[in-house]
Amino acid sequence: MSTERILVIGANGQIGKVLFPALQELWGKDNVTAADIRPVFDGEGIFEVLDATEPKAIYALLSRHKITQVYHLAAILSAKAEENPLSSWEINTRTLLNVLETGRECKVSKLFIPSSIAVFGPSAPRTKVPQNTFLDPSTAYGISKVATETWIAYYRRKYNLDVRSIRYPGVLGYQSMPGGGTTDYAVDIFYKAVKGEQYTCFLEKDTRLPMIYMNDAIRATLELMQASPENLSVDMAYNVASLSFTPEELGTAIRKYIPAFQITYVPDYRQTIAHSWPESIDDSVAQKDWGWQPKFGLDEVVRDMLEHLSNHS
Ligand code: AKB
Repeated sequence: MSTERILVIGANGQIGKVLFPALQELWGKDNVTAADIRPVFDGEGIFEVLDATEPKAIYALLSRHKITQVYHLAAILSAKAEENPLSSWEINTRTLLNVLETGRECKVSKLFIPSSIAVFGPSAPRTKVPQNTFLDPSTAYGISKVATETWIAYYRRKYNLDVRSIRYPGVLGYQSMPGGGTTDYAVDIFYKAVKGEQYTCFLEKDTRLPMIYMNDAIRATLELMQASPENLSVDMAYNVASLSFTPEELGTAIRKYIPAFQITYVPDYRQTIAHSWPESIDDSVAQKDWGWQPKFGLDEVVRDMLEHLSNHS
């Protein structure tokens, strides 16, 4: 039996809500603590209110629960960050440094801190963007994620702290709602489709973005965290590829099951964010280092989303 004790910071968020029960399954309910700044928790298990901008509060939690692994998922995402770039930078980087530093002080054995495809900007190739390329994001969120990756590499090299990271594409799933991201349309669209309503998309119909199904995103996270450290050649964050589609292609895939479904396109400021990101990702390094392979293709995603949301709508 393992003695790992896990803390999930941002457990009320889109990924946290799904990762938390997956970690409970892996390590046992008593060994996984959920934490979030929002005091209401609808999961089952140990929950603590945590403001991760307060290092002492993180330190207290790590000590009280004898935490050995931290998943730090709290962040202001791309669209929300553009509304207030400086405060999003402040929150994203302050919580990052607090988690790295308290993790080091409390000698946690492993940390997971996600990055995003938002690290790429105009100088990176638009398709099949490789693991190592220019990182010149044009969004506040992207800038904070390049800083995140750089600090992760710094703590790995200077303090030998085992911090791991993935550049998540847009994540879509039925289990939780996203908030404040540019890729959120890919979840919102299903809620309209199952209600028999039309969807007004805030991106142009031909905006191709890298995406991943929640089930694959969770599996990628757990697989990376369980990989042997000797196999990990990347000190920053791993490129992970899965799907790549446009709003129009997603609409067509939904129409296979709901033929009357209609989308109209009214692009807003999020179009500029999406346009600064690549269309697809080369994840050959993740494949080689820890055997990453996605399982869900577009049709399987659409079927699974509609099946779950129709049953609950
Ligand atoms: C966002 O749209 O901000 C996120 C991301 C791609 O990091 N989903």
